[in-house]
Amino acid sequence: MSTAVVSEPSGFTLPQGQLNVIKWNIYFGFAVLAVGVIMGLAQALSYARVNLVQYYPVVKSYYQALTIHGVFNALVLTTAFANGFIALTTARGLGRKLNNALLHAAFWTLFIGSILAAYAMFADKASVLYTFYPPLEAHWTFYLGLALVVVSTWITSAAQLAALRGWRKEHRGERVPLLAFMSIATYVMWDIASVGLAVEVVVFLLPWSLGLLPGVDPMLDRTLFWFTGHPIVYFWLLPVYVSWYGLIPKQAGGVLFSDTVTRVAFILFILLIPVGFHHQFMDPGVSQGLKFTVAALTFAIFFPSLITAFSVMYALEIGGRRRGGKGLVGWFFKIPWSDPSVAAQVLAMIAFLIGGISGLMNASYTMDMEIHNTAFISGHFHQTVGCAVALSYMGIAYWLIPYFERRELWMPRLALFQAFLYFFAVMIFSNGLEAGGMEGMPRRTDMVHATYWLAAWKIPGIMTALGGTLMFVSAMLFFLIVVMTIVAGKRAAQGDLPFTATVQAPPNVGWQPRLDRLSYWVLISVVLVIAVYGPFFLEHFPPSLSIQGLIYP
Ligand code: HAS
Ligand code: CU
Repeated sequence: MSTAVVSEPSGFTLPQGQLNVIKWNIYFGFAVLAVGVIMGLAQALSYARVNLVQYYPVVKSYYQALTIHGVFNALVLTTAFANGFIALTTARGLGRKLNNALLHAAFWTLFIGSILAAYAMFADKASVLYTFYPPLEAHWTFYLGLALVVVSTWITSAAQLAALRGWRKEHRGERVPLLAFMSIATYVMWDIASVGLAVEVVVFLLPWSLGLLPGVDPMLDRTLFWFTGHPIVYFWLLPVYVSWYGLIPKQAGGVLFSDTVTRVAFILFILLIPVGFHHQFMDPGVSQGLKFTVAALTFAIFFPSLITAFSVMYALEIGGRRRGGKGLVGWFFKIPWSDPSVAAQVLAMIAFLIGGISGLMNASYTMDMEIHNTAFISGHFHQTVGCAVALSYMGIAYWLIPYFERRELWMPRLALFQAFLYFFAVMIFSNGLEAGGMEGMPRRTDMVHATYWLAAWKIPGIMTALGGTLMFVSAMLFFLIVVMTIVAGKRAAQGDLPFTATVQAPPNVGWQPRLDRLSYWVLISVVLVIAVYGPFFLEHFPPSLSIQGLIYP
């Protein structure tokens, strides 16, 4: 027996006005990505000591380009995509539209915030990288812009919660449809997680950059940053998980095995927010006890991802077997590999298996002593956010853009080639970075002008440059396919989201309906946050704002 994940998947179409604002979020995200990847090409080539950035108009330095790359790709693209895509999956999951004014307000807040930050970066007033560690100091427009980007997510979350409330009033005693549950849980997690960044920027960095505060407390600000900076990776990942659990099984001809296990995985991400200190294993101002506690908690975050690995793999296996796959691995080859949307996302999953292993290495304290601040870390996060997430966005775009435009995908075989090229390119690229990182090859360093160089970095550096170039070519193919689909794709009827069914409907008795009570999980999460972060913040209160800013260049 199969039960649909949503109550009435076919009975509701979103009004065009709402679809448009959702669409503009996604298109804005991809436009920003296009600029980001142009910067990325120069960074990859710099590891082979090729100085490409000197030919770029406007951009003056490696560090300026790297800031644009990180802010555009990791902060703006991801937020724009999540605001749009998760609004869509919430609305379609609940079978009701979200508040239009809120969705428009979210889009414009994001847009204006991104423009402000872009102004600061392109005017060379904010070469502070995407982590903007003080005392590196940026122009106030950079901080204000990023604050607005965060505010746009809160507005999106408010729109989702309002819709959930309306839905609950009309569906008393019913389970929240799974697609909507996953979507809303993603933003509830982020609402808690984003507080650190908001406090850092609004209370400290923005007033400081305007001359209203005498200095900064770098240790406190780094900690506020990583409080958000760790769970921000879930904010990038979970919209993709929504697709992997809620849509891909259907696209692959399978069903999702367990509704309950899926909800538990998302709840675990809400609970395991306070592990940001694993980015500060090498910070002298954090106690060993705290580092040990957080190292243990970090290993706990493997569980929701392992749950995902097994659940999604099983859903794909069901699809593969239904399509005639036999034996232990035969199903794998029967996944619809010729569908670029499916192929891109399954390749993204495989990249995440590897990225997850490199995450385990980072999380191991003594290993991190070896690789912290080396290119190994960049290798890890290009497997995760740069491939598992980015390639999934591309795969999603391959059905989403035809859905928005009521057109067919332009040249699906080229799209398939693009996905495979991107996957193999990231594998070469991240392998280069990781191999170099093990030999001490640094990250965030202008290698073209560095006065030191080890022979052991040569081959890894060339692999990085080669892989990065292929990633760039593949990304350009992606943009070509997107633009051509919009302007020249064959006209088609209005489609719908590929809703996955679950093997069984979620039970309405016993303890399981409580899984939907997000307020319980928020409460436990806040208690955990206070337990882990409370003593540190108390110790740093009142903050000593004595360190003066450094402005690069
Ligand atoms: Fe990380 C640093 C630890 C996951 C991103 N990480 C970073 C940075 C970024 C980042 C951007 O402990 C650099 C920040 C900076 O600029 O300094 N990370 C982890 C751990 C995980 C992890 C333990 N990271 C991510 C994800 C990211 C991301 C996800 C983005 C989206 N990371 C660290 C640590 C550092 C760090 C330290 C600091 C290092 C330092 O020194 O600075 C885990 O959550 C990973 C769990 C994942 C898995 C994989 C599950 C696999 C799945 C796919 C299933 C496949 C299927 C395919 C179904 C256990 C779900 C089927 C097909 C077949 C093969 C049959
Ligand atoms: Cu982390």
